[in-house]
Amino acid sequence: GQMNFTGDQVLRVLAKNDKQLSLLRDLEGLKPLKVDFWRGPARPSLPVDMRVPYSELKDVKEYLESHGLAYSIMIKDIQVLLDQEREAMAKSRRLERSTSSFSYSSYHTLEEIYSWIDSFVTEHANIVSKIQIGQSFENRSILVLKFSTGGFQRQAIWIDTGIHSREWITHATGIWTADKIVSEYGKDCILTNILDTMDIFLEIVSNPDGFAFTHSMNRLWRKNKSSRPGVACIGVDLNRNWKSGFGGNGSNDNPCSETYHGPYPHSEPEVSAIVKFITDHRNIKALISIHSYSQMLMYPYGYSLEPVSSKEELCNLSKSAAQALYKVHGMQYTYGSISTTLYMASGVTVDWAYDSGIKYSFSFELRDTGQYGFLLPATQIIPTAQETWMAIRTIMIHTLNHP
Ligand code: VAL
Repeated sequence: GQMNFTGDQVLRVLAKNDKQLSLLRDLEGLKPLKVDFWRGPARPSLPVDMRVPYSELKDVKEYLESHGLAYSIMIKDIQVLLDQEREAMAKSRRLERSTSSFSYSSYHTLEEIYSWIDSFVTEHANIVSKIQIGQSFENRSILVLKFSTGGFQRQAIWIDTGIHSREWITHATGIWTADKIVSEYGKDCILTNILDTMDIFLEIVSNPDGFAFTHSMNRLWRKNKSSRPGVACIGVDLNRNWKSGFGGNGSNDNPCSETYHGPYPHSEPEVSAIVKFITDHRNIKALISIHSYSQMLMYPYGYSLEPVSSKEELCNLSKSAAQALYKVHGMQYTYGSISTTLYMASGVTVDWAYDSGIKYSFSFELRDTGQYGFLLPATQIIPTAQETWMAIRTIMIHTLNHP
């Protein structure tokens, strides 16, 4: 059954300087399987959030105190939030059964999402189709929705959600977005223009094995589920497995690490399926890779502090997108390159995309800023999706206007 997180806490530490930051990094080395960074050590001004199991709390708090690291408790008992989440899912499932309608304001299992995809494609066959681009390590289908009004190999926008399986708000946002695209076509003249010229590809469950595992066993699983002979730990971080900057700073060669980059670039079927699809397509103009949490909109590079050649344009576009997002519910997003806004991270999706010629490559970190972290209540799905849509739409219009 499900792993229990009773008494586990999420602690927030604000490091005052680089020395304190490296003390936090050391903690990962001291307790590799114990301390789970939800927001990793980055810069002194950015908070570090870490989940600490109940059994390690005393030790970790002592470590922090003895090094003069101030912390606060963001989540007092993770299991309480998990119980509430399960209860909300069960309740909405009952309602969905009795009304035979899909609830966009609830979280769903993989089976529910895949069966929703089938009925969605059937109901909107004029504009949406389903493409299987590969199979996961555990042989699940990797599915992409294609939104198209015709043409052949049109310029296209790629959007992926759920590369990290515990980031449930991203899958839920992807589902809502799919529905938004079909319902706005012919109504919203900007989206109509976009879809009259370009296609949109949307991969909602980019890490199906990890996602299934978050429902069956461990709600807080991040990586995929691949295993290799002679390697004790399971899973590769699918956002460290890409060729651009592979193995560099902000990735880990220890298979037990949450940021393990895998044995070689594109070793993971979930990554190589996307690489093959995008490479074969040859006309993808924008790529948007959606994560949570922290409320950020970022562009390359993650693997380097060097600015990208299109930095100015990407920065201005991020600013407009963040402003459009802000107007919806007043949520503030910071923006900039990954390495300067968040932290160095090598082998990430958007760096590969940019280095492969996709200029408009962006990565979102959706809500929130840490109150719930990965356990964002389902009541925030629709507002999150609504505001994210305005930012995505801004990026899509710009892409359309700059062929
Ligand atoms: N937060 C993401 C990660 O750690 C990115 C965007 C670097 O994989």
